[in-house]
Amino acid sequence: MSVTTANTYKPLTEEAAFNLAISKGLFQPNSSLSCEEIGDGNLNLVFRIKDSQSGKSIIIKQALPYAKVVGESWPLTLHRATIEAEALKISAKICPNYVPEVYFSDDVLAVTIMEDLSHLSIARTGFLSGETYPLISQHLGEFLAKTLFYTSDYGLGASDKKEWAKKFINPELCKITEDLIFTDPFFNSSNNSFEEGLRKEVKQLWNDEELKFHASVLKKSFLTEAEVLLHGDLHTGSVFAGLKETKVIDPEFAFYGPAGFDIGQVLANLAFQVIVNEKERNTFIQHIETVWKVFVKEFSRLWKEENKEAFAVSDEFSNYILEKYFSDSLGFAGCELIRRTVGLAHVADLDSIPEDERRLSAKRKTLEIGKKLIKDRSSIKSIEQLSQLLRELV
Ligand code: SR1
Ligand code: MG
Repeated sequence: MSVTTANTYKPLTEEAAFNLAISKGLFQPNSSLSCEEIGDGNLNLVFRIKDSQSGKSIIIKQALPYAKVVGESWPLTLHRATIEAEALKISAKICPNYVPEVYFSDDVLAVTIMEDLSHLSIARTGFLSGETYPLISQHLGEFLAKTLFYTSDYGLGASDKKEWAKKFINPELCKITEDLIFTDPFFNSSNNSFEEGLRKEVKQLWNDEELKFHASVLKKSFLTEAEVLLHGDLHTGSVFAGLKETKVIDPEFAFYGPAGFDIGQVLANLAFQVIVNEKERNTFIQHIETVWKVFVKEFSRLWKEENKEAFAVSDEFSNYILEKYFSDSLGFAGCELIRRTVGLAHVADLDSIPEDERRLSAKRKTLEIGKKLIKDRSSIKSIEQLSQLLRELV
């Protein structure tokens, strides 16, 4: 994959990050550089290095050999850094406007050096401070259409797709998703984390055999359906946004899986704002509709114009694919809504609500919507029907 410059792995200090950037020719040795560790995610170190004279800045992201959110007791492969760098490079070829540029990556140091996007904000954080980013849904719809088409058997060709699938075998990160999204929330697992005030609803969920059957079907799809190269963790904390720009970051969970997984995560993470943000509820319902409509339009165009598969010309087949992706997306969105309420990794959209009753009520609604999407995903036939359902349940 990338050229290795180090022989052994070591977590970077601010000084080492600084020296690495200079040694890669990204700054002159005599520049006035500042370096700060700004990582606030669950898994990695992130350094921003800035030249105060020229204003130029870069990001160095380094994987830690454990999950930062839990601590050293949860070891985690460094190979995820290679997966992330390679996935970013592929996305840069498919849709350069929607990902940061990668300047350098190193497999041994588990490091990716990339464009600094600090003129933008993490979308989830921006939403929480009242931003709505008018173009974000259009951009994410296009990003999804392009990445999910061009990495599929239909856009890439069956042989190349198998080569890519091999390169993106990502068992440890997949296991996190298999456990945290598809398993733990549906059982009394010690990984779960939920408020005492939700215990009644959570117990109902654990006893809901119909729901657990559907969750097991969705988990089977995640385990076995190598349809496309997924980002694998496409929540609004993995998106930088501004008024005119949207950039998708952090594809360390990338692997070949079901297309609906990325779409579902985007829909679910917009749905958190539908639930909590009364003032902008219509805006976020509109965002959800736009993601899906732009996805369908662009994906259908690519499917028709660039397909490598003879069978793909039939309208019946393309409709079948889009219907499958839609119902899969709803089911995966439901799992994301539930796990962010009951499971290990929460979202600030819900947790930052200060008043206990309002927060618990939002979480109860999240669980209700999640359950409904999982169970009824095949009978919800249009994006308008999804909007209607959200309006009814919030
Ligand atoms: C231990 S990692 C917890 C969560 O953080 C990542 O961003 C993924 O969403 C994962 O499920
Ligand atoms: Mg991440």
